[in-house]
Amino acid sequence: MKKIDFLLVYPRPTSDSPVKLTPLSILYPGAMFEAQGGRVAYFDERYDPPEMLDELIREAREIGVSAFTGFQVGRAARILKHAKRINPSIVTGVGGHHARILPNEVLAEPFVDKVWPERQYGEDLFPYSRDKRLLFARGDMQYFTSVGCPFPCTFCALSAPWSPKPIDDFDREMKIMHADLGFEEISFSDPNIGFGAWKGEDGKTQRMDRAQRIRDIGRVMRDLEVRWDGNIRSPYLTSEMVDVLEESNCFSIEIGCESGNDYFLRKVIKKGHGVEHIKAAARNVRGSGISIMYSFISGMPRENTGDAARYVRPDRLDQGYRSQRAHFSLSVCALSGQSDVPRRRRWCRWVFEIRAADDHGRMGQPQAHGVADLLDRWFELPHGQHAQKFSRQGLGTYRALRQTGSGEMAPPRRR
Ligand code: B12
Ligand code: SF4
Repeated sequence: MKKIDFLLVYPRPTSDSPVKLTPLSILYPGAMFEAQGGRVAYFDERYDPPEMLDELIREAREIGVSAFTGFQVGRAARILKHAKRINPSIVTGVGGHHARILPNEVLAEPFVDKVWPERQYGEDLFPYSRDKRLLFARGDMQYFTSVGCPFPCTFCALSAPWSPKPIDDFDREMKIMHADLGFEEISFSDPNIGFGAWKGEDGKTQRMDRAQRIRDIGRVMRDLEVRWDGNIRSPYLTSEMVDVLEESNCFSIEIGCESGNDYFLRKVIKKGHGVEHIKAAARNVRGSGISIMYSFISGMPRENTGDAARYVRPDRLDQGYRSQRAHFSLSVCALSGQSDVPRRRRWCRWVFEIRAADDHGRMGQPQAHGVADLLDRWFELPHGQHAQKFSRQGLGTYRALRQTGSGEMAPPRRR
């Protein structure tokens, strides 16, 4: 009999990123399998040696890899092929955003037996225990104060009902982990840390004041003398909120600007706010003790090369962006042809927001005609309506993609 029921693997997410956050993507599902009585083992490709993986694979009944779209999918594919080679009876599964968004394409791969299609596994459990200390201690501490985000932004994988962790649970869990791990900084990866409305157990909508929620989180963090960073929507960054964040030991905040074009923000990606909110957020943060990361996306479908350069230039948006403490992140959409995804690595070009997806594996390649359908799915548009509706946005790349129908990328149109 095999000694391990579930071997959970976190493949390297990028080739180069200095960010090494806690692999919560496998720790929560692991907590769930353990709660069901399963014997679980973990492997984090960023730290653990390949010989250890081989040994675990030989002992495991089932292997589940986590993967989000991009480089990590390539690593996941390699690991699963390898697992089948050295233990042909092992059951192979894939979980995470990529498998959820493209379950059929992933399942079509010969080395994949099943996908885990749900958005969450075990997130109601406390994933830390002493025997998992190493898995938490060797990277940068990451945790959540809430899950989900109810906004309908068309490009985002995180859209789901919001639910805050009760503050007493958060307090207790942070204290247990801090006592064992002694971290000084933590990254909260909540999709939307300050939303404030959710459905209670009775099905009724509950509300909380978002500034008060941040104050409550801040009380816990101040007690522990831990600084934190997180993500927030621009409209929430009022001057009151900036003061509250400062008091709450927040040292850095990221806002998803995505574009400097109101038409794109409101009509195409349905961000729920316009450029004015981003400018106001920039003004409010300026001069505070908090550093800010402005995150943009370039090369979205219906945006041509000229548009991208014009709209994401931060200095055109507001002088506040020049703050010394500001950083910028620019994700390039692989569909655009501006991305640095090498042309021959075509397996991933149809997926949104890929930078440096330079791995060798492939998983979930779309079938013929898959590209157009995928785009329609991402942008939730009735089939065939986009071309007319958005013609003034520079449709070159998108049209070319639709016409090829085979998933092959035509060169971007120049204007
Ligand atoms: C941290 C992070 C990163 C880190 C990752 C490394 C790390 N861990 O340190 C870094 C900074 C490197 C990064 C980079 C990028 N990221 Co990122 N990142 C995140 C972030 C903020 C947190 C991920 C996380 O740990 N979540 C917590 C866990 C618990 O959630 P989860 O992974 O979804 O896992 C749950 C389920 O999916 C499922 N599950 C997952 N795996 C498995 C496996 C099995 C077997 C089972 C049963 C279940 C299961 O169970 C888990 C528990 O419920 C998410 C946003 C978010 N809040 O989730 C974006 C996110 C994952 N990133 C995203 C993107 C787009 C990127 C970039 C491509 C951006 C860019 N263009 O540069 C790059 C990738 C670069 C590349 N080379 O490919 C997208 C992915 C969308 C997609 N289609 O996959 C997300 C979802 C953000 C978004 N708004 O859409 N990112
Ligand atoms: S507000 Fe942010 S986290 Fe929420 S759906 Fe939009 S992009 Fe995603």
